Amino acid sequence: MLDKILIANRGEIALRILRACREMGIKTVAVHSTADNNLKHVLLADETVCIGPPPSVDSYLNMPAIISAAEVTDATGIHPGYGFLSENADFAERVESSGFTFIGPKADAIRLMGDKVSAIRAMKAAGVPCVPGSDGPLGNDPDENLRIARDIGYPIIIKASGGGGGRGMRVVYSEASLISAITVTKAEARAAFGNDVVYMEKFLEKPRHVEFQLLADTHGNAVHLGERDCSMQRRHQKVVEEAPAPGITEEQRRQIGERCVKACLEIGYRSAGTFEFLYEDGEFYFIEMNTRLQVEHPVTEMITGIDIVREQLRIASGEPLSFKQEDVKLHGHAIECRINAEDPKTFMPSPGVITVWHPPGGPGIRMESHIYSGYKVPPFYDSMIGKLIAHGETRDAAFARMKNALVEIVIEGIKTNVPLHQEIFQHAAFQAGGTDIHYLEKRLGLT
Ligand code: MV4
Repeated sequence: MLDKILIANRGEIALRILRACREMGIKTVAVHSTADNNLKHVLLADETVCIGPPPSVDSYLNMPAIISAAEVTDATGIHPGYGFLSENADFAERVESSGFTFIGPKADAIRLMGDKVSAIRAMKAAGVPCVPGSDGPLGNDPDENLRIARDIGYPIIIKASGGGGGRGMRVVYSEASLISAITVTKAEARAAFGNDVVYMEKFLEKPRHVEFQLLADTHGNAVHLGERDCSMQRRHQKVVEEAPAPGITEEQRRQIGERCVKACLEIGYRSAGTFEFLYEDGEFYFIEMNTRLQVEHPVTEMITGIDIVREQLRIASGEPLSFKQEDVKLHGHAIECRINAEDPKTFMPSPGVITVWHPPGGPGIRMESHIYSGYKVPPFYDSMIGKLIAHGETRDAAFARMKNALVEIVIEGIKTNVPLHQEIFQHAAFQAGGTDIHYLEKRLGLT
């Protein structure tokens, strides 16, 4: 088993990883910027190393500083968390070539999935259903591109192969604007990603975002942990996530889950991974794979009883998965609210000192947060300061617990999006379940 790991992240996820290590008897090294001396996991870690000034590029994205910190502390593994360097194939490669274990997939798997054209090609080969679209990159022949679009049928979407997560996309509603849209998307992609490869898909107008959680070990075992619905989002930032996804049948779950398992085995995937799908009119369409632990992993943990971070640490230590697919039983329903230090109306960040903190509690409530009374939320990083998760026997029961918790929670000194969550949980359409990816933005536009 890895005996000491370096946590190359901050905030709630760094604390989540530290807690898993503690349970497993693994020593921890916290690396942090000069703005983060007082982060909760830094105060709790066995060892700490300051890796640079506040800007992420100089600290949490500073590969040599992080690898040096692992060297001086004799850490054996590095957990990247999410964001920052978690999906940087070059980092994974440098970690491993420096003699440390990257607690995540191999660099080539990150690279394969980071390139959306190659990801889709691999998924198609494994029998994962994808969006109807161009077979690979678009060429430079306008007539050929017009033909491809006509065959797919408008509206279509042009996506950058180097993009993902909502970056480098353009929707085209008719033939008149196709050629210029391709030209502009290519130019933007070249500037943003250094790669002007673009591809085309049918644009789905009212899909839901449903994603499958996978775990794979280094002994040829892969399992799926069912799906999450992450449709409640604004500007590609998820706001509420839940598991299971409302209305998905056991048969669909098994079918899509098995395809994802097959894909993991075919690409030699290891660690935790997420297959993102658009779900519309009862059909799943693969769009991207995330090769990291995700923010919303707790909703899956709550309904499966499986500790995903623990499994990641076991897998990285060369251990087999501690369970088989037939042992995965979904129990009840879980919902997560992302708590952000931001104005609930304008969404502007609201850093500052938390003067009062009363976490919510009671049966089925899980609060994942690093904040404490007197903690100062720095202005340099993502505004998410915690995640509130409610579990219940049914979706309604989980809802009732979440509504209670959103009343109980007290965070003073800074603005938070708790009032927004309180409002969302009063919406009849959300209570009914199955709202699409445009729901929240439309509702916010009206109110
Ligand atoms: C799409 C789509 C509709 N049709 N692809 C946005 C983020 C990236 N992961 C893919 N995205 C989309 N791809 C086709 N063919 C709509 C979106 C999309 C979206 C997807 C998931 C969650 C939120 C979204 C918000 C706007 C657009």
